[in-house]
Amino acid sequence: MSASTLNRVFLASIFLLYLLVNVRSALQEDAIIQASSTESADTVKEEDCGCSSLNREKLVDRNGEADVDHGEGESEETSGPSKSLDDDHGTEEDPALKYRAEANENTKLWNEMVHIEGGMFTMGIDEPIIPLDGESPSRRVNVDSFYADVYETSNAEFMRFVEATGYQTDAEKFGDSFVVETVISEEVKKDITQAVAAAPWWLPVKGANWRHPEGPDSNITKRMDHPVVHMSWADANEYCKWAGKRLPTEAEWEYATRGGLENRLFPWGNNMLPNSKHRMNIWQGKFPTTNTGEDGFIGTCPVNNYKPNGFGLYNTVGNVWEWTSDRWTIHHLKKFLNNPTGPETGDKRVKKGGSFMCHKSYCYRYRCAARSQNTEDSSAYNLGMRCVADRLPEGVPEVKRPSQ
Ligand SMILES: [Ca+2]
Ligand SMILES: [Ca+2]
Repeated sequence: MSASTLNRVFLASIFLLYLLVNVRSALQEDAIIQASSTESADTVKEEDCGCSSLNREKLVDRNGEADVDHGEGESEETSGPSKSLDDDHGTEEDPALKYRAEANENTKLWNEMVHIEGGMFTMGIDEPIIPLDGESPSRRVNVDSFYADVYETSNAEFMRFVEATGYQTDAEKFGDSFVVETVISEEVKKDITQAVAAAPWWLPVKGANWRHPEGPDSNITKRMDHPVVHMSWADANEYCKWAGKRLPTEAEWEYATRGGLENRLFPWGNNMLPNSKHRMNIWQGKFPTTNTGEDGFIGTCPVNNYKPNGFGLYNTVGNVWEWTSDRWTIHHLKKFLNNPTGPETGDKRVKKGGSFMCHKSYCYRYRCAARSQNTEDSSAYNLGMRCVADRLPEGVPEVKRPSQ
């Protein structure tokens, strides 16, 4: 190559670099403008997993799919629903094995509750990590005593409800639900023509529901001890009522999740990896393309995995998002509240805890104070619940909270 050719290549490279930098900053500015112009999550926020934008009325044509920026390190090796199933963790060399619970019985119901002694706590935080979610200000809150499910609602428990009542979930009634692209089989994906406008890695999958989490060619046979997913708020509310329970208020959920510790990021403290050990099921790798499953799981984990918090609750943060009874607002006052129940009106409900799809770079919401929302009929691959009750329902086993 001659010196003049090298010179031209060099100049062309500089020009391309200039263009890339400018286009990128223009896109970032656009994202920030969109995010700050509304409290609605219809537009994806900067650093957002997009799971608050799931709405069947906000879909776009997938033809632009090739333009979606999947970032560096894109890899197909983590794709496929089998990666989220038990089958995928059977080798002794797999370092993730150490995070798995002992063998679980598929038939167990996982409906135990623990008594939560009421009290005062600090809800929210003063220095919000995601201000647009309304995490601040902190306020002193009192909640009365209640019982809380020790686990997220399992597939086994939800199946018991469906078998007793014939209940059809919103995902079944609509005929579809939202699934993240990387776990959908090629066979199913080829017929999907739409994507979520604000988060194109979420696709509406026909036939996806709690029995078929990744689409019609998947099942929950080996996941009866995993949390039920594709739950709309209405589904979660109906299930809890049937079980003699109810959805928690946001204050009850956060009080229970904090487990008796004040002003901590996580239920166990501020260190995400105490003693270099994972305590919850979130996303390691690069969202949304590469999930290394370093915490033991690509998809959901059994509801009794990892250590419980100080009140004996498992997987409050991570694994699946959990619905609350509160309607959504981001406006809070710094004043004392007694058993708050959220706004009187509004068409969205608060969900808490983040999910196995949360990564710090995109969705740092696996914190006690973090929060998000969806409309009442939205359902998704990472959306479930846990119930609470004012009195222990008949036939429900009570477990003692761990000794402090
Ligand atoms: Ca994980
Ligand atoms: Ca959870």
